[in-house]
Amino acid sequence: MKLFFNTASPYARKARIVVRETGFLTKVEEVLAIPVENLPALVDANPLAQIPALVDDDGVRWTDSSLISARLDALSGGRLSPQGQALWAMRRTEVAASGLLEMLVKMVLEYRRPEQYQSPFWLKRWEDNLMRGFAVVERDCPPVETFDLAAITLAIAGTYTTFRYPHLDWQGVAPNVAALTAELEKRQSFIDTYPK
Ligand SMILES: N[C@@H](CCC(=O)N[C@@H](CS)C(=O)NCC(=O)O)C(=O)O
Repeated sequence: MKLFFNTASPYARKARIVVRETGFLTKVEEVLAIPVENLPALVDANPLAQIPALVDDDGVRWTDSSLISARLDALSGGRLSPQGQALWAMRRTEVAASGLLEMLVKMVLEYRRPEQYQSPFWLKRWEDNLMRGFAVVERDCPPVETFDLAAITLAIAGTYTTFRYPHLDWQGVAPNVAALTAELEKRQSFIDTYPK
């Protein structure tokens, strides 16, 4: 299998952590790809030229970090997803945490524009959304010993917020998410994929 990634993307980090936690590392070739460079193999894997993108051994293309993660988890026995009703609570938190990533990535792209073209309106809106989102995931934050796809996504969001915007006090808004993040960042899969 081939997984397209780069070293900063929090979405790609999720797929890379799941590759490691599900035992697929020896079966996956990680291919470095900068989306704006439109690497033909990435565009072929994902017409949106976004990472992560996974091409499996049958040539099937898988896009979106949550779908790729769910697929790898299912293939390896589903250890990262609870059974029954609890699955839906986990999924809701996973989607909420993915929403935090969406706000962060929008902010990164906007800050990359020349300063005179940046929109203070959108930057403030996305930052407000982010902090409100942290307050909401804090209410549903799983216990610190939880290790599932929602916990992984929450920790990725916490770390990526600090990585990009160290001045934002998300830990004050979401202390349980901060504790979960600190715990998960001790795992080898997290250490190996720390954003750079
Ligand atoms: N919903 C997608 C979002 C993926 C995404 O936005 N990836 C970013 C990198 S963090 C990207 O490839 N951006 C390049 C672009 O949109 O042109 C997922 O969960 O994987």
